[in-house]
Order: sequence, then C-alpha cells, then structure tokens
Amino acid sequence: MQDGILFTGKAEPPRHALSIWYRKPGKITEKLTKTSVALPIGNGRLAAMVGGGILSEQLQLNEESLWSGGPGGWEKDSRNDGTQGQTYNFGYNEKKPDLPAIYEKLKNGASLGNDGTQGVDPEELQGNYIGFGNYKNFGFLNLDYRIEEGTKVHNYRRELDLEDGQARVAYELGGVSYSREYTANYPANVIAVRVAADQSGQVNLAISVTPGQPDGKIGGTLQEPVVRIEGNTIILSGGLHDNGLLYAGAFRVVNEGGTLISDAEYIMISDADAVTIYFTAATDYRNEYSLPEESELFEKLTYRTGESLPELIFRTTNALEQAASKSYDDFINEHKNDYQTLFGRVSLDIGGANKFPTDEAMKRYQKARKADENTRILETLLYQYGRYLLIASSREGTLPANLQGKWNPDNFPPWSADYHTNINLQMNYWPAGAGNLLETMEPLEKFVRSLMVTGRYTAQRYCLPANTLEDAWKNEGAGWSTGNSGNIFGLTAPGTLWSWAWAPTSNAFLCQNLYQYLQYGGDPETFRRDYWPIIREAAVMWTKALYLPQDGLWQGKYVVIPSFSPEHGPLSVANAYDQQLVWELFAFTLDCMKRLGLEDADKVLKDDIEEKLANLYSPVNIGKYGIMEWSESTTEFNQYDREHRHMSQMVGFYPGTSIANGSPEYFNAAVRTLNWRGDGATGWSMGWKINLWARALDGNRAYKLIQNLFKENLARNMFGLHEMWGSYPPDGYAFQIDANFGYTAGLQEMLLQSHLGSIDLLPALPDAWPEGSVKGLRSIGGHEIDIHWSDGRLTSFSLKAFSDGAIKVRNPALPDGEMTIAAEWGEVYEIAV
Ligand code: FUC
Repeated sequence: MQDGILFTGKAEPPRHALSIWYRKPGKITEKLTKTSVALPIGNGRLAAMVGGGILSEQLQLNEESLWSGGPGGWEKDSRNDGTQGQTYNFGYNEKKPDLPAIYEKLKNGASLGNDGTQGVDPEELQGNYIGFGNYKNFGFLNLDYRIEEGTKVHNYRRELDLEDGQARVAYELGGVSYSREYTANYPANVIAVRVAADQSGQVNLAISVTPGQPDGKIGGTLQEPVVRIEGNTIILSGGLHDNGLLYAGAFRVVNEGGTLISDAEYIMISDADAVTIYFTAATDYRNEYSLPEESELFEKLTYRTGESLPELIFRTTNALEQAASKSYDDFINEHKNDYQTLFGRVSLDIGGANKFPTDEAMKRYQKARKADENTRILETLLYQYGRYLLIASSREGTLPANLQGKWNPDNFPPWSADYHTNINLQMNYWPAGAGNLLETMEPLEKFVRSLMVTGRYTAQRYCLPANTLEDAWKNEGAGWSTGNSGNIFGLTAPGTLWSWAWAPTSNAFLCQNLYQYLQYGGDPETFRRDYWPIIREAAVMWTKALYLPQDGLWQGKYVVIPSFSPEHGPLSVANAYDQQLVWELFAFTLDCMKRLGLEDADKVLKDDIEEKLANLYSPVNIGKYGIMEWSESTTEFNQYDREHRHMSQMVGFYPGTSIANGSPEYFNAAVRTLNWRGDGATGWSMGWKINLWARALDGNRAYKLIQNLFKENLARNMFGLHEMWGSYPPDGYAFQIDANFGYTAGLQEMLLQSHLGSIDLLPALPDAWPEGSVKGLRSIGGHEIDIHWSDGRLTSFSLKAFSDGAIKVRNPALPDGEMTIAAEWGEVYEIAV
C-alpha cells in the first residue's frame, strides 16, 4: 500500500533504454533533496516536476523569471524583514576599495596562519543583498483522479524518456490501461499533460490550480494571487509580494468525449476518452541590455516589459489558443522535431541494460563491486540526462540555467537558485561544446551581455585603480566585471561577505564559455556580433585593472589585487586562479582577434594585451604539493583546507589550458595536486574532478570520481546534490544542477580531447568500459566525431570535417600513435584501425 493504493504486478522496463523510471509514483516535495524522485521536464522557460500519483497528482510548475528582488524589491531571505524600507540598489555599499592602498597592505604577503584580509577593510570588498531576490515557485496543477482509496493498481510505471524528451505514466486499473504523457514543447512555449485510457469513457478527473505564492502585491496594493475558472480555462494571476512582478499562468483543458463542467474551484471531466491540459505562463520581466537615456546610474533600469496584468493574461491565453488549436499529435511532433534535433546528435553506447527501476538501480550501483550492465546503463543515463537537462533549461530567448536549472519548488531555495560565477554558472555550460549543443549557449551570451550595463560600473568601482576611467559605466567598451553571485536584475556588485563574494575574474571565466562557442564551430558571424564584444570588453577591463607594483614580492609583474582563491585562504595578491583566468582571457582574446581578422583593426588593444601577457606574474607556479594555489610559499605550505571543494589552482588544467599546455612538468605537478586534494567533496566538485582526471589522462581515476558521485551526491531522480552541512532538511543535501553538467562534460572529456591542437581519441577510457562507441561529439574546430572501441582499444573512428586542411588525430592504436587527415570541409573520413 502506498498513498491509499495497492500496487500489484511488475511493469516492464520502458521502451527506450534511455529512461529514468520507477514502479511507484513520486512525491512532490517542498525541497529537492536526496530522496527526490519526481521527474523534471522543461522547455527552457517553463519547467515542471512530475510525480505521477494515482488518486491524485500534482505538477509543480516554474516560470524562469518569477523572481523577487530587483527594482522595487527588498527580499533576500525569509528573515530580513528588517530591511524593508530600503530597496534594491544593485548591491552597492558606500565603501569601495582603494587598490594602491590595498597593495601596500598585501605587498609583503600573508603571514603564516592568517586566513583573513591582512588588514584590508573587508567592507571595501563587499556589497549588500537588499533586494537580491529569490527564484520562486509558480504553483501547482492538481489532478484528482476520482478513484477510491484502497484501489488496486497493476503494472504501474513512471518514466522520463530522454530520447523523446517526455515523461509518462502507465498503469492498469479495473481492466483499463491508463496512460499519461507530459511534454514541454519549446516552439509552442507550452507544457501539455495528456491523460488517456485504452477504453472509451474511462477518464475521470478534477483539475484545479494552486498558486505557488502565499501572498502578493499589484500596483503597490497588497493582493493575493487569483485563480479564476471560466469554462475550460483556468487563469492564475498575481504580482509578487516583494517587487510587484506581475505573472499569469493559463491552463486550457481539452477533453475528447465525455463531459466538462467547471465551477469556481475545479474543472471536472467525466467519462472522457482522453483529456489534455495545456499550460503556459509569463511575467512582465524583461532583461535590459542598455541604459535608458539620461540615466543617472541605473535607476531607470526597470527590468519590466511595461505590460499590464490583463495584457499578460492575454499573452498566455493567446499562446494556449495556438497550441490547443493543433491536434495533439501535431503538438507532440512539433516537440519531438525540435527536441530530437538537438538531443539526437550524440549517442553513447558502453553496454548496459536498463532492467531495474532507477531507485533500485542506484542502490545496486552503490553496492556494486565491479562494473556491470547496471552501472553502465546508469552512467550512460546520467551522461544523456545532462544533455537533456541543458536542453530543457536553456534555449534561445530564455535565461541561462541557474543553480537548479529551472526546477524549484522552494520559495527560498539554497543560494536563491541564483547565478554563481566563480565556477557554477560556467560549469553549467561545459557540456555544450563537445556535447553538440551550442544552441543552448545563447541564453548565457544574452545574460552576460545584460550584466555589462552595471558591470561597467562594478569594474570602475571595484577593479580599476582610482580615476582610471571616469564614468566608465556610461561607455560601451570601457570594461565590465562582476562579483560572485548574480540575480536576474543586473546585480554585479560583490555579495555580502568577501570570503565568498570577491571574484573579479568571474568575467574572464564567463568569457571562456563564450569563446567555446567559436572554438567548437559556432557560427562566426553570430560570434562576431554577439559574443566577441563581451569578451573584448572583459579583456579591456583586465588590461586596465592589472596592477604593476613598484616594490614588494610582486615587484615589476602584472598582478591581480586583491586576489582571492575562491572561498579558500587569505586575501592576497596574484593567486593562481586569478592569474590563470586573466592569462586564459588574454590568450583567447588574441586568438579571437586572429580568427576574426581584427589584428590590425584592433592593434592598440592587441599590443597592450601582448605586453601584459609577457609581463604577467606567472599563472602557474609549482610547489611542494603541485600547482600552487597561492603565489606566496608561506600561504601554500600552510595549506588551509586540503580537501576544499574549490580546485581553483587547477582552472588552467580544466577547463583552461595555461597548465594543460603539453608541458610534462606542469602535467606532473597537476597530477600531484589532484592526488594531494583527494577524491571527495561535494557534487559539482566531483564533476570538476572527473574533468581534471580526464585531462590527467587517468580514466580509472576519473571513473573512481564517477563512482563517488553516484554514491554520495545524486538524488534518486539523478539530480546532482550539494551537501548542505546538515542545514537543508530533511537530509542535509540540496539539488544543485552543476554536478549533472560537470559529469556530462567530464564523460566527454574522457572520450575525446582536443585542447592540444590534435584530436585525441579515448584519452581517458576506464577499464570499466571495455566495449563501446560514441557518436556525434564535437571537437575543437567543430568537427563531428564517432569513435568505436573494443577490448579497451580504438577500432575505428569517423570524422566529419568542419574546415579545410590538416587535422591531426592521436590514439596509441594508430600507427605511430597518430595520423593526419588532409580534410575538406563537409567530408566524412572513416578510418578503421
Ligand atoms: C559556490 C560554492 C558552493 C556552492 C555555491 C552555490 O559558492 O563554493 O559550494 O556551490 O557556489
């Protein structure tokens, strides 16, 4: 018995092996934790979690821009009522750093054991969180199936089919087979739920909607959200209590056969053959890209479309009208064509069979002593899940995937479900290039572009020596930067505590993602128009912000000050993370100039960058423990937290190349660092370490990290987890999606690498995957690659060239370990070994 239902029988596994599935419904919970079994669907903008209950079920719904905070808002967490009265000012405090004075304090290095600010006033490096906001729960669609308690249900199965990008439920009850299908359609911007039976007149349910917000405000007046039912339509509308952000959701119920009756609370379907419920939602949020005229700072940035609530409601009902006017089959085909075009590009086969429901399969995995059919199918599933989740949370015209993608039931989610930029947002997009999903990067590019408006002011205020750029924030091209956590309202100031918030090289790190769009074969014209100006302006910022000390430990070398290794160690100068990111930024900016033919046109900047690169304090220094995290040996030897989750000194090993440049000395030091730091840490950190061990060409060690991830940091629905040190009930773990994306990128990195100028096939294949193939991965250069292997050895590969000229391919099974293909653009080269 579960939830008043007696479950009998044993449903067959789903038709498509690439499915996460269960023989039981899953609960919709207020928090996403280790025990979560609800299944996520999404179209980038809308998201839903599917539980699939029998007597009743809820779909928990999200709309990506339902955020408190921003202009007019004050909320950050549930406890800060005290700040009411003060509203959002983009996070800026009174104090700001005086960089030359800070250098004076830091120039002789940190004293042993000192992990503080070395006498620098921390207030100078911090902002405020008034009106930072939170990503909110939109609400629930409730389906009551009008079934009696104690009913027997036979052969129940609930699945998320990654091949079709749909969730489903199937079961038998009283001799009738029921099926439900849940689809998030991107072109239509609509989610559909269809309930059907294999016999006519057997579908009975009551449909209702519950708002996700307990209270609200419209036009300054307190007003709770309203649910209105008219005929076959339900409208949920309101304004957020905090910032008045307007929202509307519309649900349209279409029954086939039977009757539809509605009252104030429910739409009742009786004796239908099938029923489909279409849902869409919108808010009056708009991300702003440029300053309004005569703007004094940013006070005129509203982040609103200017629509009224009736206009918003009209927008949603109009989208539904269009979706519901098609046949259901057409609606599904539209979804599948769109989704499968992206998802279907890459296939992975390392063997395995999907025999066990995923919760049971995960338990078996955790106990498994060696690789088997079950471990392999779960590893494959988790790989493709990452690609699925990226497609489902990041599409053209949407916001980028946040810390939870777009899935969030909690009105005060961990870290607001925001955009952290000292690693997390970047990691979300690591799989996009090699995973052949460059289209999913557009939201990141647009989001980062929108940060430049306030980011210019942030750069001037926090990163540039005094008066370098008077009113730089007004001038496009002057240089932008950002702190470590951002909302959807242009906040780029550092957060409230320097010891996690200070991260000025976040801009360089974000640009590394953007550069990948070009590297992996994205459209050069799109890159030139949209991506390049962002990268260029971050490079401009660092040409101006690097400090050239006249004395002290770093005399005569360009350094980042104050420098901070993310969330670890003391405030300092020229840490590995900062120096490496600046090095990477300068190196790829020069490469972009070359490829875009801008070396002459942009000569002044090019020369400036070259001079600074030549005199940059070394981004890579080797010490007793491998790559040094801090540039002073006193700090290094005092190793703060040996197993700290941030592997910051390795950012140039993966995803960067300042360490991973082919030098054996650097390589060996990197391996030493990895060993020293251990195989533990939280979900996203394990994701990073899989990539790092892949770059260290150690497939078995990367595999060990995969095992650790499975054992410790995955929920039962395979969502990645962040350990919350006991503070997130009920089990102290919270969903954080970067672990999923880090894993997917890591698996790609194990099978294909191309950062050293050649295409390296199977550089880190673990013993656990002796037989297999992967098809459709992209390499740097944009080539599409299929790889087959057997007995742990490459047997054949094919390459579809994306350029003319020589392409070097490496693998020990090739004669002399390598070959060169004289490629012609568009040709496919098939090589048997
Ligand atoms: C960074 C990390 C934390 C967490 C947070 C969202 O601050 O150090 O582990 O992932 O982002």
